[in-house]
Amino acid sequence: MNLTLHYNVASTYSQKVLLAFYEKGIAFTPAVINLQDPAGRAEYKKLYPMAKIPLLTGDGIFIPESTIIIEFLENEFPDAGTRLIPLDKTAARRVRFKDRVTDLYFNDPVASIFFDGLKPPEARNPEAVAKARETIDMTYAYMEDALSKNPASGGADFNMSDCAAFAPLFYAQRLHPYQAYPNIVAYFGRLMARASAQKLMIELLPALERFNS
Ligand SMILES: N[C@@H](CCC(=O)N[C@@H](CS)C(=O)NCC(=O)O)C(=O)O
Repeated sequence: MNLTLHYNVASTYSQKVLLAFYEKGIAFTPAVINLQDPAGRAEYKKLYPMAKIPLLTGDGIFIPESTIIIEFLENEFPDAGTRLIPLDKTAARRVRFKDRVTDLYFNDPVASIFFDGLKPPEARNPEAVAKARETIDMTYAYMEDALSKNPASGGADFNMSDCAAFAPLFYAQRLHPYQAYPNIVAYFGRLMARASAQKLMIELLPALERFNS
């Protein structure tokens, strides 16, 4: 099956899907999108008017939204690599819940803080940033408690919600640190140790160097 992934390695939601591809060992054709470049954005909008990445296209498929892409991969390639959505219905529901919490109450507010920081001081929105920080604190408390009950999370039972958590945890190290939460620190350590995350980090390095220069 021909699968083209439209993505950018610096994008958190792209990283979520990249981890899923790497965990499952599924090949894809990369289509790198730069939404910061007006021409690149305009071109991409012709393909997907919502102008969000990632997007998966291929033989008769057009699949936006990171979670839906992973659901598709799991349905099409159930036996490939790591199973990211458990077969058991109750376990699958729990994974989907964690995936939603992570995207909505962690990834999105981390992105708000990141993009606010790129704006000139007069265009920044301190109230929105404070609200984002409050949401992340609430999520940290939830995660710390959940991880204390399942200290092996992100290891043998690695799943879609772990793909979702990796990127915001990576960026939050600098944007909204979580050192006060030992279970979250240990969890990120387990995620970082995975071969899929190591591969992603190597690909991300040049983009990080550009941001930091
Ligand atoms: N709910 C979407 C979120 C996708 C999303 O927000 N992607 C960001 C990059 S991480 C994006 O495309 N931002 C461009 C923009 O908002 O203009 C998903 O899960 O795929």
